[in-house]
Amino acid sequence: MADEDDIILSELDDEELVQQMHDDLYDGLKEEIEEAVNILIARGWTPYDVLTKALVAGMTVVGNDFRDGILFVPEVLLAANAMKGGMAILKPLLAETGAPRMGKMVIGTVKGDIHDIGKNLVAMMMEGAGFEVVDIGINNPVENYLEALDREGADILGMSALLTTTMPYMKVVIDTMKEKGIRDNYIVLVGGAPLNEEFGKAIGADAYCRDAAVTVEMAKAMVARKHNQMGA
Ligand code: B12
Repeated sequence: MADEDDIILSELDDEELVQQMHDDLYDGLKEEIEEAVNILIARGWTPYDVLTKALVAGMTVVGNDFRDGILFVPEVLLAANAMKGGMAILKPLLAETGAPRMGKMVIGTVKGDIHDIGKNLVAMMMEGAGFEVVDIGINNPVENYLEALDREGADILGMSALLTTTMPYMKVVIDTMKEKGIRDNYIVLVGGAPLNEEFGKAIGADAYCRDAAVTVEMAKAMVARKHNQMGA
């Protein structure tokens, strides 16, 4: 559309720009998303607001239309790619807070599951809050988690699953940790759209976290509690 080609992002006001970003994310326009992220940052927006109000909110629209059969995998992949472009700009800014080291987290998506946007967001927010994060990627069998926890001397294990078919695998990982007698050495946090608190409890996780912000708060509280217990 000729009209859309003429849009100059920097001339839009904040509200119009955010709306345009939702459209551009929907259309998988990575360069436009990157440009718009830079504009909002230059206008004094916090990286967190850009992330939640522009990118995550836009991705929610994509998610709804994917669910309703309006969008299909290729389009969603393009949208995800555009989102990742924006996130890459925000990552160093979120990590820049210079907060003291809070603890170390190993995070990964479970076996059979390749969704990684939510996991990446959690990793970024945790880094921004002063945690050291080791991201072991997607499609992880139990061995990968155990090896990384041991190698990294981590405090926290984070597992992500976006499919109802892959979420039960989290229990496999936790049960294996129990068998090996190492379950209680770690704080286990789980997340992903199809999960809920009840599921988290049922599989023996320490907590289910609805989103990245909740994860940060939960991790902080649990690490503080662990330190207190050790000090007692
Ligand atoms: C993007 C996407 C894709 C992309 C993934 C790209 C990528 N690099 O990640 C692609 C196109 C590849 C894809 C593929 C598939 N997908 Co898909 N996908 C989505 C979609 C639209 C958005 C997910 C997303 O990124 N959301 C945005 C992020 C920010 O949210 P989030 O992931 O929930 O993460 C937040 C929280 O959950 C939490 N969190 C997440 N992880 C963690 C981890 C920890 C430790 C903690 C504490 C918290 C936490 O914090 C995050 C940030 O706030 C969802 C729809 C939806 N509503 O979720 C479907 C969805 C998850 N996909 C679905 C399906 C069916 C598939 C496919 C099977 C489709 C197919 N027929 O091939 C394949 C599966 C491939 C596989 N084996 O994994 C279904 C799942 C249905 C179900 N009940 O199981 C959904 C729900 C869509 C639907 N309604 O049909 N998908």
